[in-house]
Amino acid sequence: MRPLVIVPTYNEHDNLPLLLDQLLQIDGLRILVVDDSSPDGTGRVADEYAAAHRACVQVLHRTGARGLGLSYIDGMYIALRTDATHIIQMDADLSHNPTDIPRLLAATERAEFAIGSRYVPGGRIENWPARRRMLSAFANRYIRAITKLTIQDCTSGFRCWRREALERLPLASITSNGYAFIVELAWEASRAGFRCGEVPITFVERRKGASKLTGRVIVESAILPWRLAARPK
Ligand SMILES: Nc1nc2c(ncn2[C@@H]2O[C@H](COP(=O)(O)OP(=O)(O)O)[C@@H](O)[C@H]2O)c(=O)[nH]1
Ligand SMILES: [Mg+2]
Repeated sequence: MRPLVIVPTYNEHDNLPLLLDQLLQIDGLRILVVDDSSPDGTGRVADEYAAAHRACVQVLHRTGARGLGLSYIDGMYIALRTDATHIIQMDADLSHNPTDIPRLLAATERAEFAIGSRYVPGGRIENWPARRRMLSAFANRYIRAITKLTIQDCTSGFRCWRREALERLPLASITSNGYAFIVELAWEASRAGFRCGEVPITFVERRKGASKLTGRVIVESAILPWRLAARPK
């Protein structure tokens, strides 16, 4: 197994070193940080790690239009040019626990992709205010109702793809630039007939830095399910 994890960053200066230290403990894991020219210097932190761990840490410095979806698409193309057998997506703010990665990898033995899920038995959320909990629970129900997706946590950004599965997804025609990308990719995977293994995780809200979830991101995500529902299956 040759797993590669893509970590998108925007202003994660205080979180990234802690995350990379933990990821470097995982045997054989390669790391690709995709930084969107963070004004707080996250890109320089990533470069220091890449210089110290040449074999396993790489950094993509994006310029131009910023976005979580745009960053993942660029990162996935790079990942697919390597010999990685599994491609993992995870947040940089320590909400996703690196020690869950082996369980995600194991789940892809019986499914084309696996999701670290807050909404299956055993899944939990720590330190989210009631407002954010309600938004996430509502978003998942809303998306599932409109698109008929059967994944319980379709907004989770903690995922593991078998290489062959990711290769088959139409990355070039994904239309979402922001957080909605996460949902659009799950929908494309389901349209491709891929099985999804949902692995319970404990999601812990960030302690440092700020969330980049904005009104604009929420609007893009609210419209997307209707566009997906209108797309031919
Ligand atoms: N490269 C890149 N990363 C982003 C962008 N927006 C958010 N992220 C990263 O995506 C992950 C999740 O973002 P976060 O703000 O924690 O969202 P939340 O957990 O939904 O509040 C973090 O690693 C962020 O740094 C972006 O525009 N570009
Ligand atoms: Mg977060």
